[in-house]
Amino acid sequence: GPPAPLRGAVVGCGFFAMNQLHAWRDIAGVEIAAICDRDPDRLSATGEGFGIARRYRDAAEMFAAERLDFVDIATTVESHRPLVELAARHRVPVICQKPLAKTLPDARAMVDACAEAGVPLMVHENFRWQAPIRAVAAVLATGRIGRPFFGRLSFRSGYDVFKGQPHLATGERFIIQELGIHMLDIARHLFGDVSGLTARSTRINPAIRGEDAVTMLLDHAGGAMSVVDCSYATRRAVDSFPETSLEIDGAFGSIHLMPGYRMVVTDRTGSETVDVSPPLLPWAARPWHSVQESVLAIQSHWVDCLRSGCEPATSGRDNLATVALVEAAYESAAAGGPVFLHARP
Ligand code: NAD
Ligand code: 89Y
Repeated sequence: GPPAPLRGAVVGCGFFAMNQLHAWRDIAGVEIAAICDRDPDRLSATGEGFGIARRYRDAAEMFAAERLDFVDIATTVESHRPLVELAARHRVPVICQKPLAKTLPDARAMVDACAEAGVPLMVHENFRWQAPIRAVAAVLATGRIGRPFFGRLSFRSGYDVFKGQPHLATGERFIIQELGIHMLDIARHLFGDVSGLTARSTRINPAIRGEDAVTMLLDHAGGAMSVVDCSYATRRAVDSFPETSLEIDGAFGSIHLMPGYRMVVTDRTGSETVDVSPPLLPWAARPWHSVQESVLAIQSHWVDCLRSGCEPATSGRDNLATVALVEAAYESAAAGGPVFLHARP
């Protein structure tokens, strides 16, 4: 018969966790048995909304009382290390939202704690799981455009993210750690390890504390260069939030992902335009639907990995290289010069 359902728990019932809870409901063989949030109102509203009776304000109490097959941590970055280490102590496989940690030493300690406990750790780094990004990666992998020598990943918007996520306005760091991290992960995923990075950042919106625009130049060890630019201070006639625009030039052709989820592939035989729109899941709402569908994709991947024992694509170990790029970007933006990265962070 079918395997017993996996008993999961979600820690953090805030803005983004709602997507994670919806996606868990869509995945066969998973039951979210318990939830945790230190905020009692969020805890009860989420419990009522998703029909989850076992509720905890304290994660340590939850781990002590529940038998869990995995935990899904959807809190903000400050609590990631203590919560991941708590899960490791209880030998519970763990998913942690990005940013895994604020510093590379913290991230390494978390990866080590899970490795020593013998439990898998996946970072909820979902952007590379978006349907349009997967479509681009699939074309690149066929070799149709040849070896890539140039990439540009661009995310420019004036969407008011502070309305749903007010904490984004008050942190010392903003766009590199919060959104640039996704773009840097996609750049690594498409073009390989990064050997050097130069960044410039600025704050345009006077109502927030951190930087809201950044431009980065990346040297990839395999020979490609990429430009990664992000802004939440860009006003345009049509706002493309939360779409990533992408251009890749290869020796024999190019791939161009444009707003409106149109991908144009040019190879030696000509050009074709493909609609790479994400599906609109029943619980999804535009313009978030691409991100929401990627949540279902990454969580399904986690279940496949838990059942088969394979390492998740965005494992903690893999994600160290992405955290290293975020750290390098802040370092370069502060000091002005390039930052050189080691092959293994
Ligand atoms: P949020 O503030 O809306 O939600 C966080 C929740 O966690 C709050 O309800 C808070 O009470 C709770 N919490 C915090 N510390 C806790 C602890 N120690 N124990 C129990 N509960 C605790 O934040 P958000 O905007 O939903 O962001 C959460 C995380 O998700 C962040 O790391 C953010 O970067 C990430 N995020 C990822 C994506 C994505 O596409 N992958 C999108 C948005 C946010
Ligand atoms: O929190 C951010 C993320 O991870 O994706 C988009 C976002 O919600 C705002 O930048």
